[in-house]
Amino acid sequence: MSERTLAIIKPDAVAKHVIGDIIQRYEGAGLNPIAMKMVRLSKKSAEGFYAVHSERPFFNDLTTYMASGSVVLLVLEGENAIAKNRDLMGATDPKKADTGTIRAAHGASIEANAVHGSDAIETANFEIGYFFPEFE
Ligand code: IDP
Ligand code: MG
Repeated sequence: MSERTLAIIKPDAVAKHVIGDIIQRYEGAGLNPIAMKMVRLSKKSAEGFYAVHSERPFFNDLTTYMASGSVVLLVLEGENAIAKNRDLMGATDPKKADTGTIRAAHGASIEANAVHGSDAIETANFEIGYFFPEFE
């Protein structure tokens, strides 16, 4: 089934100049960018995006990090886009991510792990609408 998912190229990956490599991986896997923008998130915007994690001990560090530099926001479309992107990303902790995944290649730490990807249809809908309200 064709789906849409929200991807973020996080500040660590932007700073490492691997935006192009990551987009090439999306396109190579059949995850077609249908919307894209580069922005610097405010702390408030990062907090709203990660609201589901607001009770986690790492929430303040995570949202500070997400607002620490530019990010690239993308809507990706393709067959099974949500699961396919999660496979392409690899595990949250880059040390545990399978070889060949984006996080294994580019993630620096469990926090600065190169990319975000929606984890379910409901979260994809929320996340796409959060950054691309014209897609709702
Ligand atoms: P995911 O990005 O693989 O879906 P989540 O559990 O949804 O992982 O966590 C969201 C983000 O919060 C992660 O991508 C990572 O940047 C950060 N994070 C997750 N767990 C930790 C942790 O234990 N310490 C610090 N940051 C974390
Ligand atoms: Mg998640």
